[in-house]
Amino acid sequence: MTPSVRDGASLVGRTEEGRRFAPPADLAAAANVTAAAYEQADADRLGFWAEQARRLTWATEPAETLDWSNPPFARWFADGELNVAYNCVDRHVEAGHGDRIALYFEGEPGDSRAISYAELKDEVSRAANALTELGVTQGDRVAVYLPMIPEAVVAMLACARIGAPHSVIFGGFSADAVASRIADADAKLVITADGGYRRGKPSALKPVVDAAVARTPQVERVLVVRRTGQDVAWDDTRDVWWQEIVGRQSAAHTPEPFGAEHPLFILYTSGTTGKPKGILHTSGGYLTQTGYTHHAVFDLKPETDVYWCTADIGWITGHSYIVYGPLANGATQVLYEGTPDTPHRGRFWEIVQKYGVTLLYTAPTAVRTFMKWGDDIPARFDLSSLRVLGSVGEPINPEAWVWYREHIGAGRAPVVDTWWQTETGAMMISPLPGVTVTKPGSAQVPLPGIAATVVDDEAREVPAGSDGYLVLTEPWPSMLRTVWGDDQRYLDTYWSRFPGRYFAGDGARKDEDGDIRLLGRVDDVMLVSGHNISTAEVESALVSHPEVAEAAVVGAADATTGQAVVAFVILRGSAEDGGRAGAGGPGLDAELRDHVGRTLGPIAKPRRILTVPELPKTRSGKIMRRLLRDIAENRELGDVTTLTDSSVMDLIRSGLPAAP
Ligand code: 6R9
Repeated sequence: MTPSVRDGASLVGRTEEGRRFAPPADLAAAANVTAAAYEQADADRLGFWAEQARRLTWATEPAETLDWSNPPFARWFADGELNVAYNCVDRHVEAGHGDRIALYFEGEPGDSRAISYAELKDEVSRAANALTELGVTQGDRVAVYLPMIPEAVVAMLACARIGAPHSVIFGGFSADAVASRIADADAKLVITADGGYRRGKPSALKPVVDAAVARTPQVERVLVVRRTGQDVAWDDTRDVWWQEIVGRQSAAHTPEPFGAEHPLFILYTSGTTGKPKGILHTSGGYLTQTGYTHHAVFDLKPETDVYWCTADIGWITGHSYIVYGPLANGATQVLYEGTPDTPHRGRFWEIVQKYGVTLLYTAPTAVRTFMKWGDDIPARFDLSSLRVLGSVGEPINPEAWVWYREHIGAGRAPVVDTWWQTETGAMMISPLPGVTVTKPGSAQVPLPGIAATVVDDEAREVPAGSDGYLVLTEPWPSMLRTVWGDDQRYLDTYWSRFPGRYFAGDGARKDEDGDIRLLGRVDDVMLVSGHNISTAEVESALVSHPEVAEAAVVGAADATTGQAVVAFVILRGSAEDGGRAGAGGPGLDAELRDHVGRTLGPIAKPRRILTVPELPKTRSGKIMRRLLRDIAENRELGDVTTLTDSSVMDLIRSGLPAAP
C-alpha cells in the first residue's frame, strides 16, 4: 500500500474492533429499510433510484432516470420538474401535518422557539418574496453567512424556492475567505446577521461581511438578520434588515417548478491547491438521495422521532442532514446554535433530555471530547429516548465508537458510521440500523444503489484483508455535477487518477469480510475536528507573514480533533545567518498562529509551529510532507531516498525542541 495512506494502523488492531453488534430486534422488526433493498438495487440499480425519486413530489414526473451519455457529467431525472422548497415544506402542510414541529430551535443563551411546518411555510414564502423584491431571480447566486439560527434554514429554502442557488459560507470564516467565495460564485446578494452567540458571548458577523463586500463589487444588497442586537455599521443604500423586509411580505408565494438539473447550491471545499473548489449540486437527484438515505440510515419515523444533527449549516452535513434530507422527509428536529460546553459540559445531553431526541448525528471529534470530559456527565441525564446514533466527518476510532454506543446509546442504540463527502452530496457507505451487524469503527457497506470498492495503485480491486484507495464505480443521484466554473478541475480532481472511476481521496481497507473501513485522506487535506483544511491554504497564509520565508504544513494524528495542524516554518534570514532553527520563540509562534487565524479562520490555526532551517524536498521540488508527519507524530523516519539531500532531516531534527 502507498505510504501516503497514513496511520490506518492506529485506528485498528485494538480489542474493540473485533466486537460485533446485531441490530436490536424491535428496531429490525419495524425498520424502514430491510435487506431486501440491497437485493432490489443490485438487480436493477436505476430502477431502484427511480423508485426512490417517487418519494418526492414532482410537478412533472421524470421519465428518464440517468443520462450518462457524456461521462463523468451526469444528469439524473433530467426531464422531471420539481420545487425543492415545496418538497421540504408545503407538501407536508398540504398532507395535514402543518402543526407538526419542523424545528425546535435552541439558542446558546437558552432562548428557544418551536416552529411548525405551517409556520415554516409562511416564513419561507415571505423570505422568497423579500428576495424577489431585492431583485434576486432564478439562477442568481446568493451568499449566506449566518449563525445556526432558524433564519439560516429559511434563507436556504427561500433561495431554493425561487431557483437562486445559495452558497453558504461557514460562520467561522474570515473576510478573505468570504470575499473569495463571493467572488468565485459571483453572488449579487449576501444574507448575514449582526452576530451569533458563541461560548456565552455575542460574536459579530456583519463586520466580516462589510470587509468582504468592500472587495466584491458584484454584491448589490446585504440582508441582515438581527440576532444579537449588537451595534453594526450600516450602508443605507446596500443594507436591509431581514426582520423589516421579510416581516412585511405576504405569506403567499407560489413555488415554481424547476428542472431536476437546476443548480440548487454551491458549497466550497478545500482542495490540494490553495483555491477552494465550488462543489455544484443540483435539485432532483440531490433531494432524492438525501431524503432516501436519511429515511434509511436513521430509520426516521416522522410522527414520533425527534432528530438532531449537531453539524453547522455551513458544512455539507448541515445542508444534507439538517435542511434538505430531514425536511424532505417531514422530520421534527432540533437546531442548536452553540457549542457543547456552553454554559456547561452537559449541554448536549440536557438538550437530548429536554426534547426527547431519538436520532442523533454528530462527529467523532465531539464523541472523543465527551469521552475526555468523563462518563459521569452524560450519566446525569435521561438519554433513554435515543435509538440510533450517527457519526460523520472522519474515521471514528473503535474506542470512541464503543463509548458512544455504551455511554450515549445505553449499550442498545446502533451506531451508524456514515462515510460521504461534500462531493457525494449524501451518505454513500454506512450500516443500516435494522439490518447490519455493526463493527466498531467501520462504515462497512455501500448503501443500496451505491457502488464502491477499494483499488490499488494500478486500479485493480484489492483482495479482502488489504488496503488501497476508495473509489466509487457507478454514478449516484446526489453526485456533484462539476466544480463551479471549472469542468477541467472536476475531471482532473476526481476522474483522472483511476479512469472511469470516482477517486474520493480517501484510503480504505477491505476487511476479511469484504467490508470497507476508511483510513483517512491520502492527499494533503487535513481533517481537523471533521473540517477539511488544505495544507496549501495554511502554508500560503504563513508565508504571507513578513517573518516567514517558507512553510510546510501537515496534519498530525490527534486523539481529540482527529488531526492537528503542525507547521514547519523557515524564517527569513535563516540561510544568511547560518540557520535560526528554534529562534522563533513563543512570541512569534503566537503571532503566526493569530496571523493564520485572521487569514483563514480560527479552525486553521496551527497547534504547533516548529522553526526549521530547511524543508525536505524531492528532486522535482515537492515538499515531502510524509517525512514531516513522521516528525510531527514522533515516529522513525520513513524512506528518505527521494530527497534531494537526506542530511536535511538530521538538520531539521537537531534544531527542534523535545516533542510535547
Ligand atoms: C460529510 C463530510 C469528506 C471527508 C472524506 C473523509 C472524511 C467523512 C467519514 C470520513 C471516515 C467517515 N469522512 N465521513 N472518514 N469515516 N464516516 O464530512 O464531508 O467535509 O467534504 O469531508 O471526510 O476523508 O473524504 P466533507
